[in-house]
Amino acid sequence: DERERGFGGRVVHGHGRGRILGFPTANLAVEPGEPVPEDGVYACRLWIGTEPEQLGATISIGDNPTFGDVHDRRVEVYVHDLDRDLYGSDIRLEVAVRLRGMVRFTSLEELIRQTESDVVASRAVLAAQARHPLPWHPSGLEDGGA
Ligand code: FMN
Repeated sequence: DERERGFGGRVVHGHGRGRILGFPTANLAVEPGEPVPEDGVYACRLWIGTEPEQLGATISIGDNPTFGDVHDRRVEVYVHDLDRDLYGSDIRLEVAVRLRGMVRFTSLEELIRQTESDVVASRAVLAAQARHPLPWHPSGLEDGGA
């Protein structure tokens, strides 16, 4: 199953700021040994539990330097087009592309503006990959290439 690739974890409660920023995130508790990518912002394909639907997400991995949360490395998942509390669910993620590294912004406005453009870029990449699976993408290989 394609969802066995990638990494995942259980959704736990975060600091609750996501709602203020306009991007409520699911915080993942990741088991040791899960292949979590290096710190940064990623566009991902996402699966919830054993549900068959593939969803899209924009995720942030690292501490939140803008808020001075150092030594608190987290995987935060903003799920596109989902109006549902995922607390307690197990989710799996597969990276589509790395968008950028973690940044310490000097204002909340900058963080919000950058996150908005990350989500726009993430949606575009996921939509493009869905239409044109590239040969280097696992789903492209299964089909014998694009
Ligand atoms: N926090 C940063 O300090 N720097 C970043 O570059 C950064 N990029 C983010 C990108 C995305 C797509 C998302 C969803 C979050 C990002 N964050 C970044 C994390 C936010 O600071 C975080 O979601 C916010 O503090 C809410 O956390 P909470 O839900 O645990 O309260």
